Amino acid sequence: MNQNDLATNCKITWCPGCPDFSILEALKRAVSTLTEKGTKKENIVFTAGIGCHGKTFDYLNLNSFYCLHGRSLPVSQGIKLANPNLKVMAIVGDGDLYNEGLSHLIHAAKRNSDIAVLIFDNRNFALTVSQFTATSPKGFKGSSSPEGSIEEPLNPLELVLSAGATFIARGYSLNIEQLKNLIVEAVEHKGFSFLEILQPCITFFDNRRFYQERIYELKGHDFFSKEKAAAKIKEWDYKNGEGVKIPLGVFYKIEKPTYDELALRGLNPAKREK
Ligand SMILES: Cc1ncc(C[n+]2csc(CCOP(=O)(O)OP(=O)(O)O)c2C)c(N)n1
Repeated sequence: MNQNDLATNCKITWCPGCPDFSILEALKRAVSTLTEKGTKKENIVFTAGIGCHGKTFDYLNLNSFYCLHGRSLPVSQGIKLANPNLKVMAIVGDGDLYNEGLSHLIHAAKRNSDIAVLIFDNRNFALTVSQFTATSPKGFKGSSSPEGSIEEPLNPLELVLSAGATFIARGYSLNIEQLKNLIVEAVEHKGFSFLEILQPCITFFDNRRFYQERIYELKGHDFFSKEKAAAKIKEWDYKNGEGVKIPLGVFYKIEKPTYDELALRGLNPAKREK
């Protein structure tokens, strides 16, 4: 596929240098790879939440649905249930997913709904100028916490592991090729896929150096084991600590019947099969 087919005419309004540009590039490469491997472009759909991440809706020429803030996951699950032949990605932000719509995340993971959640985690509500979110580190100074947030951050990977996700991975927005491979793997996984994308917010929380000094690629990790996944996930608790290492790659990947398979029993409502 010519990648220009995935571009739109919309003017891009992200801050110059925002890693969202790199994630968009990785997404385009991932869609190209998926189509080369046989998935039709019209069978790839994404939903978007509200925020800087959500602008991807305007910049990526694919079937898509712009959702209410925090409601990308129920819409994605509905799309998958209406037509199980579709590959569905939910593009969400940390404020969107962990603050506005957290209960949807827990239930979608618990159901093992066959959707891929791509979370652009810049660790603040960026579009509305820097309120702290569930993954902001303690001490984060933004417009709602000028003296520094007094809350400890949530570890969302631990949460989705215990909720029932069957694919859990982490990528870094500025490692475009690795991120592309992780997006392809998340979309191809049958079941609930959760891909955390570390995204420095160059305007409100520029932690590029922090990440670049700490990230490393998981090698030889046994991703079938829940205990080993939990141990690797705990290696970084979203704090700013010294000596911390941040693993990238696939933490957990198992096979389990999906919600859609169990609910639809091979039928496709989009083909009027009841
Ligand atoms: C129900 C609701 N609450 C609040 C808002 C205002 N709002 C729009 S974008 C946004 C911030 C989004 O932050 P995040 O999801 O982290 O995405 P980012 O902009 O960081 O990519 C907020 C709070 C809204 N549109 N709808």
